Amino acid sequence: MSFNVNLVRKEFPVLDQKINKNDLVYFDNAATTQKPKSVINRINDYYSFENSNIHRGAHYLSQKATEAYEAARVKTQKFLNAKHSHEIVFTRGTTDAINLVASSFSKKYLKKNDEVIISSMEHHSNIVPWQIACEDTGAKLMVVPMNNNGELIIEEYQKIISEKTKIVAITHVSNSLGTINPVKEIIRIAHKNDIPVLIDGAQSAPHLKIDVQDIDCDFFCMSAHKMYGPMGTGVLYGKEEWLEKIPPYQGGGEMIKEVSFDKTTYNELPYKFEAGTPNVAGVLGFEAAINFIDQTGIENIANHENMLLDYAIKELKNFSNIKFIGLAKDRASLVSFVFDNIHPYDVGTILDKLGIALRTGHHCAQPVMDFFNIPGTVRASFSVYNTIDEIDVFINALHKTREMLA
Ligand code: 7TS
Repeated sequence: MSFNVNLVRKEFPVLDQKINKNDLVYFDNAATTQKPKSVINRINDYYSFENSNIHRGAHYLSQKATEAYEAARVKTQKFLNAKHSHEIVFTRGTTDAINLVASSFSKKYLKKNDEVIISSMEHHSNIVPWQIACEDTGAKLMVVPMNNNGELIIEEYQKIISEKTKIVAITHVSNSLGTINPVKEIIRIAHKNDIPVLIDGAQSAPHLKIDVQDIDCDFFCMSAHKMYGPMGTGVLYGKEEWLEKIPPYQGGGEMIKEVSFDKTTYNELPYKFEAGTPNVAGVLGFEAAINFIDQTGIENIANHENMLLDYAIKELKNFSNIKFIGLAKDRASLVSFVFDNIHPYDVGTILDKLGIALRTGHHCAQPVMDFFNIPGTVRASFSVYNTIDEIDVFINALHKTREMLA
């Protein structure tokens, strides 16, 4: 498949605009990616021609919407290489998916003095739900440390895992450091001890080929909006065995088989976890986003982003007063850094005036900032539609910023 970034850019209408009289340079892709026309059109078409509630109406539009929604589930199953389509639960996003597992799993499997293992580089979404579960049950949160390059110390898993450990939750790619964690190895260690593993795939699914059967995770969470899809839609993949075992998360319509005031029985998978009217338009938009990724080729996306990342790092190294935060050997498409003498917020403000959108701050990973003893970083995160020219604009803007503020 040939790859032409100029053709790709034409698919993203939002990129073609000026911000503060400068061409927009959008480097905030780890927060959310832009959407191609095919995704925007799919959502528009659904509401223009197909809108109807699913799984309940006997009429034509309802059946059509139900078929489209279930076809999107099968598409997502293939995208993740899940064994069954009923292992795909649609959620509001990664945060929602992790909360679902933390809440449902802990109700049945966590008790006082049990332990949950997370890592030192988690997004708050993969910390706080587990803290809540621990507070509710009296279990303890254990944290696997990292080294100064922002790489997890894998041997620590061997030391921390014990008969008290009930679940391991780990991010596949760190949103603040860019580190790609060796999840297959971590899962192997956990499974040797019969412990299930949840992978936070919010930052990996947009950049890496994901095969849930190959990595053998028990749960995998992702957000459509970080993968060219709409906001408010995400996925929880769970192995059938685990989704069967854990109790429902929310109660309501759709997740039930029979309801009486004495007793309610629950629906089969995946509906047991999809209470209420789902975000049908979001799911169909997500299906269009998967089609976009498939048509572009995840390898082409990864190669292009890696090329941009290597170029950005090479150029940033020319600044004498930059410190990189996150120097892992295995990295995905973002670079985080601080200037010795300039606050990240000030950098972000000036770059914004120059039309460059990126994120400064703690990136919802405050423990990572505490580890490096910094208030936050400047983070440039790249996507399939970014270009070398945009990185040159960014580097020139950083020179200007330094002249103005240093
Ligand atoms: N996990 C990771 C690793 C993330 O990067 C994020 C969002 C989430 C979970 C939560 O995803 P959500 O879609 O449910 O919000 N990360 C970021 C970010 O880096 N900048 O803005 C959001």
